[in-house]
Amino acid sequence: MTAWWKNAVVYQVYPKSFQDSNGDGIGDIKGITSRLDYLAKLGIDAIWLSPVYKSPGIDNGYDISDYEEIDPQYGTMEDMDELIQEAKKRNIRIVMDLVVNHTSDKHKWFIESRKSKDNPYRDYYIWRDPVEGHEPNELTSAFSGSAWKFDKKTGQYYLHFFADQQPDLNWKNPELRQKIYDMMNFWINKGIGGFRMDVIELIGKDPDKMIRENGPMLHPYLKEMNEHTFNGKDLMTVGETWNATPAIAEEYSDPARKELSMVFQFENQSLDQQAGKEKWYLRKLDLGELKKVLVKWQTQIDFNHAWNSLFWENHDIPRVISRWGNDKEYRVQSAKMFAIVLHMMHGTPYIYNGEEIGMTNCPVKNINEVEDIESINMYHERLQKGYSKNELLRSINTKGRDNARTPMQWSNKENSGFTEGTPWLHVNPNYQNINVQAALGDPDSIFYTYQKLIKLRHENPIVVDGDFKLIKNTGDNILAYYRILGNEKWLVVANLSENKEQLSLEDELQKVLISNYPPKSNLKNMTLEPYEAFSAIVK
Ligand code: TEU
Ligand code: CA
Repeated sequence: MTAWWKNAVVYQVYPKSFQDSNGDGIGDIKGITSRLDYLAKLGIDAIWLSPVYKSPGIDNGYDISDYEEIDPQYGTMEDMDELIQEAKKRNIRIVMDLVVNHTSDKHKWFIESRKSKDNPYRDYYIWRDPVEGHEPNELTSAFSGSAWKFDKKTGQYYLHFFADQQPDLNWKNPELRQKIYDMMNFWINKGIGGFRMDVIELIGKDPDKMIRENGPMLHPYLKEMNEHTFNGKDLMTVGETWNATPAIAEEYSDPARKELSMVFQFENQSLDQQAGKEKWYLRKLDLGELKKVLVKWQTQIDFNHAWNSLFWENHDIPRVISRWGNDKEYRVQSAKMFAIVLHMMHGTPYIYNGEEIGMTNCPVKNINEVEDIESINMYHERLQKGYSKNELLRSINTKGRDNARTPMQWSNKENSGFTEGTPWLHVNPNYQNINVQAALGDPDSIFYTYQKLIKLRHENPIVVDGDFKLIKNTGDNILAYYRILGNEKWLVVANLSENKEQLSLEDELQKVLISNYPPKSNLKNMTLEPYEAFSAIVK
């Protein structure tokens, strides 16, 4: 039997920005429940819910202080149970975000751990003596500065790969691992659909050897987790792995190895930054390289013995049309092109909230408007090193995480219908035109392209299981491929650029299934308009 998540399309909800139900300016669980009919109309099968657990909110919930409680700003456990049940009624499963590389420094384990060297929880975290009065080594945090923080109380440093309020858990401790598995079972017993696993590639770390990701114990721990929690259950698990190669992705997702369903890989993320540097050092995207990476992940994974995910956006990366498309005169065309290219590929597609209506990046003029800890820390660190405010803001406006975190645009009412209070983060001023209400009222909107793509996947096994075959020699700007299953052959053609392009194919056109311009009637000597994309049955 095919696992449900192979036919599925998953929708990511960033709860803080989705829908406020009580006027405090912060999205909440009741707000999500109130929008389930909208998501059912789109046709999705599961929601990946970014964290709603109890948290001080230093990193918007990715700093958890209690895994078995809901943060009061998001509601109560009753609200959560209601969301799970109401979603189930609409055949939508709730996939929880599992953040177990680190906790908040306000988690009771860490509060205990830092009290004394012989505290029973000491070994739940990673503590080291100073070396010659300094940090134990050169490991750095993803949010700027050293990954080690000195704690006066006991005279040792603790490890934090993210903010210093996010101490890393010590997975070498079997008691800690068992506590995590118990917690996962608590959620599984509530009837959730699975887990998205935050930075899971870090849990096998060996900080003394400077090993961060893909450490020697990573896969053994995942097998152990599988065995103690989701093994034999109908759940989807997806690991966040910034450093996976296709071979590594197969290790995680080969069913015979009993680890995860699939991973998120991020190889295309580095294509618009300078080689070997951090994401803030900008470089223009080369479409040929983007195409190469997309094709690599379609052809170097053996989908008979592994699986993979497909996505353009999430809460950590900018809006794709602003980044690699055109969010002005070709906003609608480029959004539909990205949708068609991705949703016709092999793997499980993910849609990030707002992507389905073509929401765009939201530039700021001043650092005071920024909420994201990653951008704020980077800005202050580099200002001290002599970078100019303008260049730092340019990096933030291009790559900063707040771009994708502005409130969901539901209507042209004040604050985009997101809240009746003051939104926690500015609403993108373009909500007047770009919003769900407008999208639903326009049969030609981006929304209906997504709806149709989801339907095509649900109704046609070729989209789920067909082989991917690249059409070669189409140039850097055109990505064209077939999906093939038995005697069936589907063609997908996309102009990734805003130039007009020429393409001529020998296939006989039988039926255009979806397109973002008036459908072609012939595949010979085609002129592709800016960002034109379509899929068709061919012979
Ligand atoms: O992201 C992991 C991660 O590597 C990112 O911090 C990444 O370096 C950065 O976003 C690139 O811009 C996960 C979560 O998705 C993210 O929201 C959390 O902040 C992070 O883990 C810590 O939990
Ligand atoms: Ca609220």
